[in-house]
Amino acid sequence: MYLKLNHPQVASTGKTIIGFNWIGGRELEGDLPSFDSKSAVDTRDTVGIFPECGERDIEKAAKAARDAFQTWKEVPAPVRGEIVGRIGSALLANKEKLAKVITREIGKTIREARGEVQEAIDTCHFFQSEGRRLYGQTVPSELPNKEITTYRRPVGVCGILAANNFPLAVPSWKIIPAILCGNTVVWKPSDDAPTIAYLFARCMMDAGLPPGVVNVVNGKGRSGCGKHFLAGIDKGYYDKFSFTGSTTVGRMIGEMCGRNLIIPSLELGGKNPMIVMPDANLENAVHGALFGAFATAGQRCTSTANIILHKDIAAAFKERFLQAVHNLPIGNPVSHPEVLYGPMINARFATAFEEHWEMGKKDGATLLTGGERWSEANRDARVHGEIGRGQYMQPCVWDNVTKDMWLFQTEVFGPTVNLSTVESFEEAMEYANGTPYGLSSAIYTENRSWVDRFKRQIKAGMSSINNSTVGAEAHAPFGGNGWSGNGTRESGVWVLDWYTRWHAVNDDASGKLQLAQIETDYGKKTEYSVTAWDGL
Ligand code: UN1
Repeated sequence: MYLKLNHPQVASTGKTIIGFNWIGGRELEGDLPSFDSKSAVDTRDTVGIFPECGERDIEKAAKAARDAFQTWKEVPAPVRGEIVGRIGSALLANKEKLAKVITREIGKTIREARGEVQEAIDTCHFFQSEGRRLYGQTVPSELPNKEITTYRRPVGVCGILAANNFPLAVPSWKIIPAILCGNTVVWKPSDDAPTIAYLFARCMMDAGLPPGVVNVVNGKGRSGCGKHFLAGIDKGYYDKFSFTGSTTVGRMIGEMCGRNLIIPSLELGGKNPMIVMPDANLENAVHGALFGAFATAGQRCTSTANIILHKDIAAAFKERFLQAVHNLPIGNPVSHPEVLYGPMINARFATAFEEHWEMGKKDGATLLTGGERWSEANRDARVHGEIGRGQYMQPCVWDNVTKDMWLFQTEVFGPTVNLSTVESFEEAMEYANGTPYGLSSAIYTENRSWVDRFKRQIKAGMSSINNSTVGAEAHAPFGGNGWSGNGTRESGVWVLDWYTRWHAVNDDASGKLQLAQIETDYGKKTEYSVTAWDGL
């Protein structure tokens, strides 16, 4: 790892890290010229410089992972757990430094960046002890002198690809359980956040992870390294693939994995509803809506998208919510840690966000606030610090949004939220279940009956009662239904099912061939006198 002086104007934010691929335990250059990871906050700040991988680099990494699998799978699970625990300790020891790099690289606030590092630490420490469990079962046999036992076996080499919005926490949800279970990994980090990925790899080196267990290949997305990385599915490089990102790319990966008989883990988009009922604590609901919709500049798959208001409190909620939006501190998260959100992660996201303004207008929805980029010309008292060198967007609130509108149905990454007014609980549920997605959801109410019906009727994989759609804890099952995924889950014990395969062992001590079903002796039926049922 090398450090280089940064641009003088941003030198105080930190140095430029010259990073490498990590293949077979060695830090290597790629086949192609390197690329810069520029800060989302200020484009003068080069956070890292990384090699771009070509086809041969991916092949090398896949081979290193395949070779390492032979020995890593034989390491006892509690010992693998110990190493995973040491990765968590390395993250913990460097939490503040890692958080700062996340803020520089992708522009989330330092408070959220610390939370993200903590999520990775929690993941490591959870799976450290899982190495001492990784239980199988003993199953009674139908034949005498015979027993059946089951074991979780590792799957093999795992290809891992995740988005840029949680560049440390989400890869940790995949990599940590994968290696704990005895698999090896080829990981292609987002090209928007290679530096935090590299520092995560450095934590694995500090923890003494053996060579080739995790391999990191850097480069651009579909136009570069990403294309070769995905082509590896058809080349048989991976036995398992895990992806977090858009529904469109998820479908494509699902098709590729399907024809190769690989079960992919797919965590895809969301269009997360939040219902506010008449008896809700409105202050709590407004706080939940603000953080859910605008934190991370609305770039979470769990971000609140459709706020569904019961008609009795619609006006009161709107008034409070808009007032809060008009007081929201926004701006440069490096110089002003108190802002709720900073810039968008990259120019592509910003352009897609701008396009959504047009779609909303075509829908005929009412734009209550927002609809422009922040600039020196239109900035107001809410905006803090230098915003000229990043993609900073006004918070956007749409009203009178109905279920049939593009705005209601389509995932939009960015600081925007829709308000819909409904007549009843039943209509609120129709709205909440009215998109093809089913990731997260929330309801604000004190009524136990509505809570009970919401829990049973909502089609999302995750729900909050009187809390926002974001903020899932690191050891609860994470994932969605419908267009939000393929039913796999990450985190906690549930993820183990996707990184292991069950192995059933029949152990016969009878000394002869016993045939199940055919020779099973269910015992002679004991005969008694006939019960006089007919006479009763
Ligand atoms: C994501 O946006 O892909 O529940 C992950 C949350 C975070 C994770 C979000 N703990 O909002």
